[in-house]
Amino acid sequence: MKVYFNHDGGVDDLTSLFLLLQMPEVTLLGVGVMGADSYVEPATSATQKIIDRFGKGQSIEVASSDAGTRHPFPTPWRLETFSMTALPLLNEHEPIKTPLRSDSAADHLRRILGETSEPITLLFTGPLTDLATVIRAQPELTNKISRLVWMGGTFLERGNVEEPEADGHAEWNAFWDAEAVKTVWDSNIDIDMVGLESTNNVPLTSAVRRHWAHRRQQVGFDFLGNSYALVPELRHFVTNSTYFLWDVLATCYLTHPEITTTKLVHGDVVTDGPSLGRTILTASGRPIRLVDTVNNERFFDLIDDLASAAN
Ligand code: AGV
Ligand code: CA
Repeated sequence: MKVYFNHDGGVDDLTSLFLLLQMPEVTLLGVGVMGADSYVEPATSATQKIIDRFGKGQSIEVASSDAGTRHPFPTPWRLETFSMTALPLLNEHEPIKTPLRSDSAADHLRRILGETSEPITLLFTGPLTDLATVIRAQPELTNKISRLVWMGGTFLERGNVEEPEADGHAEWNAFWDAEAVKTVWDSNIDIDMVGLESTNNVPLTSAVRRHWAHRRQQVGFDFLGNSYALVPELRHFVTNSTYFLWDVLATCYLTHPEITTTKLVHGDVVTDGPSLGRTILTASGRPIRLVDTVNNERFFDLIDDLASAAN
């Protein structure tokens, strides 16, 4: 499966990249990095270092996004990416070998789509801004996309944006750039959506942390354990800051949809007012394959298999 990955530099975006590099089914064609749930420079260098360290010698180009927003992620979350790029495990071998392109992530994606003869699978684990930019500039390129797997949105009552001017229905990736969601959903791309419906089933528990700790002699588990040590443990009740394996689930769904159940829905997105970024079900909306449930045990077993493959 030929895959292009666009992420926004959070801890689970970067661990998703690590797992993607261990998947035998996946050929990674390029990575775009947004400074959304991160800052773009450390998120980009962490991306290059993960490819260097865990990419098994493959040469994969990385490009930084120039996208911005009026609705930034909370600063404490964004700072975690500085710690990711500083992990000793990622800084043992210098200098960085993975090439950084001088064009933007959107232009890089345009070039990849323009040149491919075989349609590509897109994995987006942050806002859809760069894809929307490509569609606005060259709508015919959507024919080169076999499908989009997106971590974002939710049709549940409760989203995860707790901000003064938001009513709490939206999910962060959709809230960050609701217009981009609109542009992408108005296109003819096949969309698989991994929203909070399924990701609520994969919280980062202390049992998961302990399991990774026990296997830390293996480098893949050491990397997972250290990465997730950067996000606070909030286990007594779910808050705005409770961590789930959102992006990792979207990544595992790419190659292992059988650990999930899906359903076909029709959806739209709200692009202004207090519900900005809220995704809604409506009969007149565009078709979406929504990941509905996930088998928690099989999900964590799959992560174990992938982490074991790293060396
Ligand atoms: O809304 C989920 C998205 C995912 O792409 N991100 C985190 C994942 O990368 C935003 C987010 C929601 N809650 C968070 C987030 C938290 N507590 N810490 C960091 N990011
Ligand atoms: Ca993300």
